[in-house]
Amino acid sequence: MAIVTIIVFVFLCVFTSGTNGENRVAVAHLVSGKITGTIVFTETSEGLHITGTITGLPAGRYGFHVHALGDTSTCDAAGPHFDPEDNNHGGPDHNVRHVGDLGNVVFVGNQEPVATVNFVDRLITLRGKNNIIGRTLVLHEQEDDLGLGGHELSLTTGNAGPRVACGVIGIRSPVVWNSAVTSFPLIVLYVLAAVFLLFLN
Ligand SMILES: [Cu+2]
Ligand SMILES: [Zn+2]
Repeated sequence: MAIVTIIVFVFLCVFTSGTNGENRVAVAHLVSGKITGTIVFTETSEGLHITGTITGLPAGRYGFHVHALGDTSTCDAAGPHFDPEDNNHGGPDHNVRHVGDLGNVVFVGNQEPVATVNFVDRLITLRGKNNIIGRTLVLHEQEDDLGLGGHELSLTTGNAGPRVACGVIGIRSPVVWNSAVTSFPLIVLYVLAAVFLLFLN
């Protein structure tokens, strides 16, 4: 009987933790003048998968970052690069970088160039310390030198120039992100279930 109890309890824990571990999805819209873009952030086991397209700039490379604040009254109001560790600026693959350093997006094409965004980042998240929800995605007028340009701004902004479009990163789905609320009651549920099953014996 004790074996059955343990099996039932483990099954309950696995099942309920599975329903609690949803893959969160966030979205940011970049709209400014001729620039239009929608960028989606999806949780995966490898990191946050970032996808979308942007139009409205000439072919080229443009700095692409998560900035610290969610104020888009102007794009400058979004503050500096999201940098909870107080690091120097870098590229997305560098060991030293701001959490918000996503490198560049690349516009290609002659008539109406399009930037197709499709990569996984290992640092930004939709929960915990590096959560980007409520912060701002910013597109710049120039290429981000990834901290390697030797310019006085290379190690703070990548010398990516003015901010040409920005959008707050918001919750897309599931509609309710309730892990923070349910994690405590789930633990209580586990304990109650364990006690109940032990009494059944
Ligand atoms: Cu930026
Ligand atoms: Zn940076």
